[in-house]
Amino acid sequence: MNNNNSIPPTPASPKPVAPVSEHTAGFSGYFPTWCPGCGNFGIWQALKMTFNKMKFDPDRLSIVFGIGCSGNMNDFLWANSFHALHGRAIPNAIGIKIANHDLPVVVIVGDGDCYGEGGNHFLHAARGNHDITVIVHDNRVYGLTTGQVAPTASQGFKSKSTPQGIIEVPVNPIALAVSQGATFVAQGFSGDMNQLVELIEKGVAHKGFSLVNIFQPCVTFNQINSYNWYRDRIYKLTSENHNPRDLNSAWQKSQEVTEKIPLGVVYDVDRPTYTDSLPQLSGKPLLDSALNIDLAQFINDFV
Ligand SMILES: Cc1ncc(C[n+]2csc(CCOP(=O)(O)OP(=O)(O)O)c2C)c(N)n1
Ligand code: SF4
Ligand SMILES: [Mg+2]
Repeated sequence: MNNNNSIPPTPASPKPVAPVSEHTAGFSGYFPTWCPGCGNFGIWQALKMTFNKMKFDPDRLSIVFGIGCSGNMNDFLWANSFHALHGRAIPNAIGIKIANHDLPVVVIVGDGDCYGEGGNHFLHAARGNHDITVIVHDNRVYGLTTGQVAPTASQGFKSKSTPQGIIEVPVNPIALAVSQGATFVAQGFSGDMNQLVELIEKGVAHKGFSLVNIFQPCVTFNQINSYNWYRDRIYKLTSENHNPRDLNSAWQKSQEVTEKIPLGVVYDVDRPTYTDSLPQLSGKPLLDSALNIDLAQFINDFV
């Protein structure tokens, strides 16, 4: 296996922040410090294009970032956002959604963050059908910490943390999401921006827990899963070859992970969301509700 890791190039200095009006129009923050050629650029552009297409106001959209090269987008995407602890982006997003369920909530995380340290949060968010959209930068490595294996790494992948090759079989994000109750599951590729915009828009518009797992080549620490590696394997799901409302068909597609890999909407069904199932929230968001407790008494009782 050819896995010659190299030292990452020195990142370019951030460019000055653009004027406020430009920010608002384009969701653009600082120019990214990612390595030239990184797949994160395609995801960044697709997100900005999607939010503009959906006519979102950066102030009326909540984005929660994890920690990683992916999470560094917190500085590069201009929106109402929160940079959470590694592995803890999803529970923060759930909290925001419960506090204000009128707000679209998007989570932007790495594969290590979402399927590794935050893996438990991922499956409980899916089974709760929490109405958030999780966008995963799946580069099969820990990019920010310089190239250790991530849970999605192919078995045998050699890295700084697995010099003899990783022993475990990879997490299958699509199968995991489908089996744990996610109601919208899609897969994209950072080299196909048009399809990414379509998938992210559908994911954000979906009512319920949505996952968009995105293949994102890490050109510095993963010499195996390159743009060409994906291009040799990916194909698009169509209404002729797949019915996303059929669980059996979705499960079959989720098992295609080696020779041919599907891109598109794998699963799309309806189920009441967590916040829709809370009678306390049926009138208005928690944020707008009166706090019917005596705070002084509360503090006296518990502090
Ligand atoms: C609680 C905690 N655990 C571990 C770390 C160290 N850490 C920072 S980023 C990272 C992995 C990043 O990998 P991934 O989530 O795949 O994001 P990528 O950099 O590949 O986009 C780790 C382990 C941390 N900062 N905080
Ligand atoms: S994910 Fe890889 S290529 Fe992208 S910025 Fe991080 S180290 Fe560089
Ligand atoms: Mg990663």
